[in-house]
Amino acid sequence: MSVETTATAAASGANATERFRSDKSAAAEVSTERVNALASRVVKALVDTVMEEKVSYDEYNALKSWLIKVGEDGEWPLFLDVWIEHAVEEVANADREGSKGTIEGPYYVPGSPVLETPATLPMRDDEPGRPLLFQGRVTGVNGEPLAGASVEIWHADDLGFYSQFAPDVPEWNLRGTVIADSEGVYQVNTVQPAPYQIPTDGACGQLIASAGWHAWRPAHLHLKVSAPGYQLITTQLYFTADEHLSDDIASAVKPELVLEPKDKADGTGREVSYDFVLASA
Ligand code: MBD
Ligand code: FE
Repeated sequence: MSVETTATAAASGANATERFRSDKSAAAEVSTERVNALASRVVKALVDTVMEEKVSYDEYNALKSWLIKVGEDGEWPLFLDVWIEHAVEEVANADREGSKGTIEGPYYVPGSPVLETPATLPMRDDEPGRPLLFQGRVTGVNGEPLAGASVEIWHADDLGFYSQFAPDVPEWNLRGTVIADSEGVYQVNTVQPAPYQIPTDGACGQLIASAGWHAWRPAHLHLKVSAPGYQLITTQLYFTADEHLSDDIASAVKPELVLEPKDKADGTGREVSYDFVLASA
């Protein structure tokens, strides 16, 4: 196991927890009525499980140890985004027109370097992985081009590591905010991301191993696409023939989000087009 691999669970969990605290936790205001309704239901679901499954003290104590460990490992963001966020996203975007969204996950960092199209994401001189040209157009639902639309991209490297969450990866590696041209066209050069295994050495990994599940997500690009006057889309794009398209641990694959890259004519890697359609705000 490489140093990078062994360092992942604790370091990425702590970083994801800090990220969430600084970006999102202040915005969370929920009314007494909703807390009452939701917390009552969640507690009842747990109590029903205990009664129906006749949960033992050993099992109850295993749960208690595990919950303590989730916090110690900083893995609440990972746990919630892997097993719960897909449902929240489905509810939030059920009636939205335009391109499909999916979950954000725990590894988004706002403020990535702004790049004019045609762009190349920040990467190391010897960045491993097959080159990928990712391009397309951003329009509204009536086909109007969205000049200057923002296409924010972040993804794991060829080893499955995200910058700012794994050690020894440059700060903004494989993260960028690409500004589309006057026709809404964007072009970005990057490398093919690898399938991603969520950290196996933390609390989430322990749950996965104990339950006999697997820890894989299909390879994916994360995106946030936006333009003034339109609704921002948070989404991911996947790659055809990935063995984990049908069993993503995070349940975040949708058929509309699978890319089929082709070899470039000049032999320098692969290319693929994807057009984003944004709903009006
Ligand atoms: C990821 O890269 C990811 O996208 C999600 C949803 C969860 C864990 C790691
Ligand atoms: Fe991801």
